[in-house]
Amino acid sequence: MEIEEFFRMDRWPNSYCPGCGNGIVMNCMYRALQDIVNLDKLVMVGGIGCSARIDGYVFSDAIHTTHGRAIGFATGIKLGNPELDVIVIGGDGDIGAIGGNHLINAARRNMDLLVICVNNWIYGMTGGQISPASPHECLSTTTPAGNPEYAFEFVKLVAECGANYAVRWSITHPVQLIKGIRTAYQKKGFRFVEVLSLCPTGFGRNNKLNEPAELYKFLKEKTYIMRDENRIAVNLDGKFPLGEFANRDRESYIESLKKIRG
Ligand SMILES: Cc1ncc(C[n+]2csc(CCOP(=O)(O)OP(=O)(O)O)c2C)c(N)n1
Repeated sequence: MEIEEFFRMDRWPNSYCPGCGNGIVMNCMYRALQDIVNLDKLVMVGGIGCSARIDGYVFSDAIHTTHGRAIGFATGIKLGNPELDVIVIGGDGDIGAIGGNHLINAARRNMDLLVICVNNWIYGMTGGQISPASPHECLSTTTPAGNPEYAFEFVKLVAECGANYAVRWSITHPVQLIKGIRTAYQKKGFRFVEVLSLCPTGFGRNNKLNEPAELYKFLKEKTYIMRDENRIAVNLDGKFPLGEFANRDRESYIESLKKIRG
């Protein structure tokens, strides 16, 4: 499938700031899905936020919901018509802060959804406030002297809750990210792809990383590809491990429902 068939080109140019990681996320999504997706069966679901807005650029049915509730809406869509492929996309604020409880319970249920969480460590759309995923001591509009909190690692949370697939990559690792999204799309149950990304406007500006290239380099230095024995490692030296945190084939919610109902 050509890129013009995958995205609504009439909505171009998109609304993202120069250097925003969402362009790489969209590119990787297209490359991961181009030859396996059936756009007539796909529903994109987003809450509110810059990355959640990606739902409206894909040439499929889409629903732009309220902040934090995308997984709830997506669950309803999947239960209403289990034949549909449902992808939720949104930011760390949308999916992990206000939407955190939906995330936990959808993973516990092993609900048949693919969730792509674009974790740019900040509330981008509203001007750069910290989110639960913001790194310790980072500067933001709400923590001008440094963030006293430690970052929530959503990928580990959902892996522990029972998700069939949980993977974290960064936009600095596009080849692996493409593979991760592709693998996730083809599995059943709850699948979670966390993408570490960049917000030059909300995060970079406050952290003296003014150029997107500087931020990109910083992000690369803040991550490492984990080996199996590091699977449960907590932020070694403040660095974020990348790779698969869960990959299993536990019976999904829809499979269980079909079995129970006969
Ligand atoms: C119920 C509710 N609370 C707060 C907001 C304001 N708001 C809009 S987007 C957003 C956070 C955006 O951050 P994130 O989800 O991380 O996405 P990003 O813009 O960084 O991609 C917030 C707090 C809202 N729209 N609705």
